[in-house]
Amino acid sequence: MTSKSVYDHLEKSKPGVLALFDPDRVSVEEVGTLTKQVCDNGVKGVLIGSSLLVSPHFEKFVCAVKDNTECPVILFPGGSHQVCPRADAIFFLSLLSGRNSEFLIGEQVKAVFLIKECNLEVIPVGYILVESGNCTTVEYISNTKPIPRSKYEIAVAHALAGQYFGMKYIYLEAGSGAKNPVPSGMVKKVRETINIPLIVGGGLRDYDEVRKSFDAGADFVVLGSIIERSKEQFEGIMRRL
Ligand code: 1GP
Repeated sequence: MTSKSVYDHLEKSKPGVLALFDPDRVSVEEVGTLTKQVCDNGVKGVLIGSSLLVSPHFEKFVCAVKDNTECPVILFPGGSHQVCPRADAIFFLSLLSGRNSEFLIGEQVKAVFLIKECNLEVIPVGYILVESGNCTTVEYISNTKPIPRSKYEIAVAHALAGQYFGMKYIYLEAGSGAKNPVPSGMVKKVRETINIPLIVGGGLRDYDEVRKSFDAGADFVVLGSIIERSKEQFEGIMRRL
């Protein structure tokens, strides 16, 4: 990553796919090869993070990703313990859809001095969890209620609140391994209302689902589980985009 600002780089690269690596599900040994693979296939950035983080090798993991790509490497933290100076930037997330103050502001306050010390580029992101048909790890760990999938107006209101707070991105999240992705109708309504870029992720497993999210107005979609599960399927999606 040579560009000065990850945010500017992302803005120039949209629309596109971001890869997500969860250190609890991908080993340090395999993540270098996976990083090369996803970047060769045209992803615009690599996110690293976990809702829980059981792995004691977070820093090594970030280094293994950084050593294998020129793409921006962005922390996507599930908590204040997921900060590392080798990354290029951090998504400074606030879980706007929840009413658990720890994930709205508490974890963030715990992390700020470390983030400053690491000199990471900070990209504020309004994070909105949408009900997906199963209880996802992020829902359980954050102890927050996702927005019902039929209540588009609630999602729109939260996204607009994020924009008014000055967030740089809104992230509509169904949760990793979600049974159903965020409904494209909801993506569309949010897109029509806000004027900041929109990220959509969680449960996107095939080309049609990814295409629907882009057509509804996503600037970036995030793919995680499918990369871990099937190289062929992931490459198939990327080829058709
Ligand atoms: C999770 O949106 C991401 O934060 C990715 O989800 O693992 O289901 O692709 P998947």
